[in-house]
Amino acid sequence: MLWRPGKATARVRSADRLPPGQRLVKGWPVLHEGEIPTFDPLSWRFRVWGAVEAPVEWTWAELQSLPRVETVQDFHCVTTWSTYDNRWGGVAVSEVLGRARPLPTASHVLVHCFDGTGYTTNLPLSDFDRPANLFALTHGAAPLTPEHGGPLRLVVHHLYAWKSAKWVCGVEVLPGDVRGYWEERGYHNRADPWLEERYSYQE
Ligand SMILES: Nc1nc2c(c(=O)[nH]1)N[C@H]1C(S)=C(S)[C@@H](COP(=O)(O)O)O[C@H]1N2
Ligand SMILES: [Mo]
Repeated sequence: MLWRPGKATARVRSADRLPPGQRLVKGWPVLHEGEIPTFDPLSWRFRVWGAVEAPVEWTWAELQSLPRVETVQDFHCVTTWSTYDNRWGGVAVSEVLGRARPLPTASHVLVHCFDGTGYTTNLPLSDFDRPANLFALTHGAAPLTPEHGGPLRLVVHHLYAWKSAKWVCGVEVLPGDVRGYWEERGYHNRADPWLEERYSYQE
């Protein structure tokens, strides 16, 4: 599967492409809480648990052997910088959910990371299970670097970038909504950049 919204959006005027209050930056800023964690390929596991029929626990080798997709997408951080045409490669969220099979009672996910802050972010399944979303292993042609969330990060380009969790190690599937790290600290629960859903007081 090859999904390339970048090709279609490249022709639209920049004003239609840049969400309100954002500015296009050169290069790719690095932004996160805490320290860049050390990845250990032997002990690392990717888990999907909670309201699923078939809980998942994959080793690094197993995760890497899953079918890959490639996408080109823009990226919008709530601190107002945006980047265009990020070429991501990795495992589609739909591929992972297809194996774990959320129960009919499942409505939301909480994405977990292996960094020291215990960073999490929450999404309704309707925002998480979209064809464009992936667990990225590569950016450009190269493996995702540690400062950008390597070896594995979530990419949810239609929401502010704090939903695109770096150093991902698991997905908790839930029968209700549980706010994540920034969502508990004053940031918007949904985070749609086109609606400027930046802060929780707007909810
Ligand atoms: N684990 C983790 N993921 C995270 C963050 C974080 O602090 N910890 N910051 C988020 C925010 S606010 C942004 S803008 C993007 C930045 O990704 P980048 O550093 O690759 O540009 O990562 C998101 N994912
Ligand atoms: Mo951000």
